[in-house]
Amino acid sequence: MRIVVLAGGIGGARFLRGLKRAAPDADITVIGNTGDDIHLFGLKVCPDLDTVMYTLGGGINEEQGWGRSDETFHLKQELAEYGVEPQWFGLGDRDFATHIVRTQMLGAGYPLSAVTEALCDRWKPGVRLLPMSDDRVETHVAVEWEGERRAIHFQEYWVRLRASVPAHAVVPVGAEQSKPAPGVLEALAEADVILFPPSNPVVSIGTILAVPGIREAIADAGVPVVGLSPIVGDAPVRGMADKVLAAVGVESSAAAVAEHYGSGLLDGWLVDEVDADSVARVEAAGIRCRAVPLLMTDLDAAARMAGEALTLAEEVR
Ligand code: GDP
Ligand code: FO1
Ligand code: CA
Repeated sequence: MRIVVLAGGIGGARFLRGLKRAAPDADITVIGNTGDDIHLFGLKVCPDLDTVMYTLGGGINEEQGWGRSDETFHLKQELAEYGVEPQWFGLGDRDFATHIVRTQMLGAGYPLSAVTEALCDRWKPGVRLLPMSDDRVETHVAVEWEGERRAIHFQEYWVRLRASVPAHAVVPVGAEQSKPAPGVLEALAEADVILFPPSNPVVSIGTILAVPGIREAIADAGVPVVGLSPIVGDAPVRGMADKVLAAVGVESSAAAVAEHYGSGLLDGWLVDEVDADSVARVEAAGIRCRAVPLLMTDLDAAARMAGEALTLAEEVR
C-alpha cells in the first residue's frame, strides 16, 4: 500500500512514527512543510523537515519534540558573546551540523529535495521525505505590534512572541510562484490513501496546500483522503494553533477544522472521543467522521490512531 502524508513538525512526526508501526509494509511518502524555514547566521534551517527526520531516525529531543537529543549549546553561547542576533532561536551544536551540510549542498547547486535525501541517508527515517517544494516559501504573519501593523517571519511570531500579539493574516510568501518538488505530484497520483496527520491546519498543512498543483493533485488522485484533528476539546493539544486559526477566521474546534478543509478535499475525519458530539456536524458537511482517542501519549497510542485512520480510509473508499 502506498500512503502519502502531508506533514508539519511534531504532530506530523509523532503520527508518522505510529503509522510506520501500524502499517509496517506500507510504502510511505511524506510531503513536508517548508514554510517554517528560516535563514539564520548564513544557514538554512528547515525545522519541520528536521523534526520528521530526527523523530523517525531516532535523533530527536523527545521531551521538546524538536531539535537533537543529547544536545549542547556552546556555539549559541559564543554567538551571543559577540552580540549576534537573533538570540531567541535555540540552535544546538549537533543541530548546527545539519544546517551546515544543508547550506553547503544548496550552495553547490543541489535542490532542497536532493539535500533532504542526502541528510536522510544518515538518519534512515524509513519513509521517503520530500520537501513540498524546492522553491523558497516563507510563512509571514501580519501582526499588531507596538501599535503598528507589520509582517514578521513565522518563527519570530511563534518562538520569539509565542503568538502573544494579535495576528491578522498568515501569508506563505513565495507559494504562488512555487512548484511542487520532484516526486510530489507523482507520489500523490500513485497513492492508495492520503493522510493529514494532526498537524497545524494553517501553517503546516495549509502551507503545503498553498503550493500550486498540490491541492488539485490530492483531489484528482481519486483515493480516500483522511485527516486527524489537532484540536481536542476546542484547544490545540500543544502549541498555539488556535491563534493562527483565528487569524484565518476559523474557530478552534475539531469540526471547524474539518469544515475548513472541506468535503472537496477530505473524505474522512477523526475527532477525539471528547469531541464525539461534533461527529454529526462534520458528517453534515459531507465528511465521514468517527470519534476515537486522539492523544499520542506513546508510540502504541499513535499507532492505534494511524490504524483508525486507515480503517476509516477503507470505509470511505
Ligand atoms: P509543528 O510544526 O511542530 O507545529 O507540528 P505540526 O504542524 O505537525 O503539528 C502541530 C499540531 O499537532 C498542534 O496543533 C497540536 O495540537 C497537534 N498535536 C500534537 N500532539 C498531538 C496529539 O497527541 N494528538 C492530537 N490530536 N494532536 C496533537
Ligand atoms: N521552537 C521553539 O519554541 N524555540 C526554539 O528556540 C526553537 C528552535 C528550533 C531549532 C531548530 C528546529 O528545527 C526547531 C526549533 N524550534 C524551536 C521549533 C520550530 O520553531 C517549529 O517550527 C515551531 O515550533 C512550529 O512549527
Ligand atoms: Ca511547523
